[in-house]
Amino acid sequence: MEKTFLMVKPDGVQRSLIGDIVSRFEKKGFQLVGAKLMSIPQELAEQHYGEHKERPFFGELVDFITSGPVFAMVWEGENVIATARSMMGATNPKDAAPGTVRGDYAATVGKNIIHGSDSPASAEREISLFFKEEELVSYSKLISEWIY
Ligand code: DAT
Ligand code: MG
Repeated sequence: MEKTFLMVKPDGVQRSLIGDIVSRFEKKGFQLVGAKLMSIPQELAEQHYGEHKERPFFGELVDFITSGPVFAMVWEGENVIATARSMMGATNPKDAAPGTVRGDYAATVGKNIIHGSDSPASAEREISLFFKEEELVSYSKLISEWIY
């Protein structure tokens, strides 16, 4: 089953949105297989956002993501990578549709509440940056047969 890495960013944690965000993905039918509240060390932040190293906002981005605790998660389900991206909404909240996390709760691109892997390669890379294999739990739920 496909897995993705999702993270409630420091602004989402401060605004008490962890529960709402977890609930959206649970109700959709995805399964939580790993989660932790954590502070991101500088080096991990720079690795995680490595693809944006040359962008003018890189410093701000790293400062922001290390500015407070985040809630890191791994979710599993059919097409979870692309579906989670659409449930998050566009990167810039001004373009994010109502009903998406960013469309409902965020106002600026610098504080856009949630991170989600954008491809299978990113998902694999980001999951292994944030979680050890033994921190991910493999289990089945009876409700799955009503979803798939
Ligand atoms: P996403 O988080 O939707 O995958 P991204 O990978 O392009 O978006 O960028 C990572 C984060 O960097 C994004 O969530 C917010 C920040 N960011 C992106 N573009 C920005 C910009 N033009 N100015 C400031 N921050 C930006
Ligand atoms: Mg991205």
